[in-house]
Amino acid sequence: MLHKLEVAVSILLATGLAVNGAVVLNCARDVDSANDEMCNRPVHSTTTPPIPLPTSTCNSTATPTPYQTINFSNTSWIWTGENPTAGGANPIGLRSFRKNVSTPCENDKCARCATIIAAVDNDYQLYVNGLSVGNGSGWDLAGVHYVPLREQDNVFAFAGINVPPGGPAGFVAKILVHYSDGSTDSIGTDETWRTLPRDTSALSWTSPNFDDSAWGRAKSQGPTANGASLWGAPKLPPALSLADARWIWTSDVNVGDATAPVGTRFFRTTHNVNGTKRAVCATAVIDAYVS
Ligand SMILES: [Ca+2]
Repeated sequence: MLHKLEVAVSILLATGLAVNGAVVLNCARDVDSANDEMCNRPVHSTTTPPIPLPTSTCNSTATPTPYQTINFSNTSWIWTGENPTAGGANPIGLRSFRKNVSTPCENDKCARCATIIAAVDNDYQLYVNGLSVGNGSGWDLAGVHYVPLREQDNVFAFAGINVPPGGPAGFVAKILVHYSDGSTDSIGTDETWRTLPRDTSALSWTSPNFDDSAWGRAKSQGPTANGASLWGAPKLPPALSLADARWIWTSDVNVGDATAPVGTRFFRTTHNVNGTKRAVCATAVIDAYVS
């Protein structure tokens, strides 16, 4: 019996700013879709494979479900509560939002990095453990940020800015924490987040050591579910998929029938990041089959 394994891999390599010499480890996660039936494989991404695909049993052109690790489900728009009416007008200016996240680091499971999506009415600046790691504008399309984390205690701080002429103000974010064992946790904006109903620019409020225990709680402006808030759910960028990946294998074949020899083959790739950026995360989408 011939056993054949073909592999297609697409890797999203996320980069971020180096953090004071901290050791930033990979947190790759392999994804093997449970719904990957033979006829749902991405045949459209195949280009001259070294071994013919089993087209006799695979005549579907269905596109596999895109791999999406994060979305705005079960997340609420928040603001300071200065206007008690959700979605109502708020003062122009900067408001601060903080979330302390503590997770155990034990049994080979420690926090490594995070994927963060966010949207705002009108502008935001994102800080993680006191480091500015990104910014964004607008409520219709989410910004995406990849950041390194400390192993246990991490502080996420967002500056939300309601720009002239003011009007409604809202901020929404989802944080996907990646652990060293490949598992994840998600944290969304809700009324557990800390905030103040005034401009905090004069405070060192983005520092992880800042004491926010005297701050109040954020006020929900409504969930992201359709029709439940002024802004709804922001659009997400395209998910990582296998659309640009190619099926690959070695070129060695059996004499006579040109089939692939039984056995294991190994594949490696190296990606170098140059300049001021440092790799912090990698997400791999992998598809394979045996025949
Ligand atoms: Ca506004």
